[in-house]
Amino acid sequence: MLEVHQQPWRTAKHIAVFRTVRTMFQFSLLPVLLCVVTVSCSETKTCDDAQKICSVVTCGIPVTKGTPGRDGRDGPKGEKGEPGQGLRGMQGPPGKLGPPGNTGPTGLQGQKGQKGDRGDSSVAETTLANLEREIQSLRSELDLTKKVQTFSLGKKSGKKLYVTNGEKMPFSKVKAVCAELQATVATPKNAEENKAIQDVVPDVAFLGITDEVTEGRFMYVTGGRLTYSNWKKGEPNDHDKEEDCVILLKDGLWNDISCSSSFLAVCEFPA
Ligand code: FUC
Ligand code: CA
Ligand code: CA
Repeated sequence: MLEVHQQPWRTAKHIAVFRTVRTMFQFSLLPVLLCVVTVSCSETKTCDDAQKICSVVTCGIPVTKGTPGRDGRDGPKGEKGEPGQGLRGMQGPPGKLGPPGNTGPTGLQGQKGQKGDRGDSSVAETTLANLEREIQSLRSELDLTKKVQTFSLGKKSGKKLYVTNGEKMPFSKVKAVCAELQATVATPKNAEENKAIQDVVPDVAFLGITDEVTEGRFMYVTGGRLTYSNWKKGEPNDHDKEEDCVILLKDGLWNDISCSSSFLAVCEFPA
């Protein structure tokens, strides 16, 4: 026999009637009341089924059918059902790569390496000895070259060396040529030097003297005012107001001339 709570066809109305009967039982009203239990069996169930519900009620004198009671309240919500049995969708693609993890702790110290090859100091010593021999040879060769050059150019001990390449060029070019040789433009500081320059050049040559900075104030291109001069009579005259350079004439006298004119280049090497 089915229990009341197991009957799936039970309606709210049935539940209400059952509750009423139960209450009457609980308060011992049954002896004094001739209970009339009416059950509406409007559904497919028969009144016999309804009688089963009220099997604990003894009905006495039949009375007229009363009006149906009000619908009972909704019962409590049932438990969540089992997952459906429908087809599962296909598995989606893998998710994006997650961020890199934190740096791990420092690893253990590695094993000690094998002992290296034995150093060969004799190799370095041999190389050094060869280099020293080569330096000695170069030094000797340079000394000899200097002697030949001095002899060739007539260089006197303790005196400046003046050298010309025999080319004529503007003053700016003369300065560049001498600078390339780590030398300066020939600049006589006395009559002897003036004569020495005169002796190495076959023609008119530029001297390292100008009044380019301040007109009329001649200076050495290496810096400083003149301490010696050998101007020709009437010079310097800044002819046409464009003569700021100085040339050594064949007779050893000086004339101021345009720096853009071309004359022999003579370079001066220290004593
Ligand atoms: C004299 C010199 C000038 C130029 C001119 C032809 O006037 O002072 O420098 O050489 O001659
Ligand atoms: Ca001038
Ligand atoms: Ca002049």
